[in-house]
Amino acid sequence: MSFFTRKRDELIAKGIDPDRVPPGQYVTERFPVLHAGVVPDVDLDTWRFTIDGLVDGARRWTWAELAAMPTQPLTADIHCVTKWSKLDTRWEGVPVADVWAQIDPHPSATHVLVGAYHGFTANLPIDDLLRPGNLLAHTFDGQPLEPEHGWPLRLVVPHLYFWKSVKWVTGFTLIDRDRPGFWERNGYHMYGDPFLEQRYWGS
Ligand SMILES: Nc1nc2c(c(=O)[nH]1)N[C@H]1C(S)=C(S)[C@@H](COP(=O)(O)O)O[C@H]1N2
Ligand SMILES: [Mo]
Repeated sequence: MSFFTRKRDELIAKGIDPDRVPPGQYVTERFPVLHAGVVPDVDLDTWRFTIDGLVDGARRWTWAELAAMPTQPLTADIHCVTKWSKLDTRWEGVPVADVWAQIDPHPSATHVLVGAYHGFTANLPIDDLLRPGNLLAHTFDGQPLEPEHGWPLRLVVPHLYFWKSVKWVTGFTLIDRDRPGFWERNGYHMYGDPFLEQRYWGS
């Protein structure tokens, strides 16, 4: 019996629908930490979240403004391209759609580059960014995000591989075509659907 077949049987035994787990993934209870570079030193007094690019007037939020916005909970399965999945992760934060509602996007905008500390970026189609449920999360499992998981704010876009869920997020730049972000320039797939195993370029 293969590793994945055995794991499938273990999930069924626990009452978990194994079809929630994308092909080639295994389920972990741990929460691994993965990122390029070092955890940034964030000062909430100077922290800003910015939406710019193809938008009528760039919009900027201070931490006090962002943290005062109404929040929503999200329970979601997350899937890392390095093959671990974690089921029923619990987040809380500001719906992406709520910050988006405060800007005036240019009709030519089709994608965003999500930005973060240290120049990290990830690309997303706007429709994927704005899926209902997606969050700018500041809380994980009822606690403030751990620094290594993205404190103070992290994007959560659970329907794509987890590298699109940018930690230490600082804003969105609206663009009129798809452009690769950091990992996408380093071989990761432009879109990254875990159920289609879109892990790397050419897959
Ligand atoms: N800013 C930033 N966000 C990032 C990354 C990164 O290098 N920098 N790595 C991504 C990758 S490849 C993964 S798998 C997830 C890992 O999130 P975790 O460390 O909270 O498990 O963060 C994503 N978000
Ligand atoms: Mo990753």
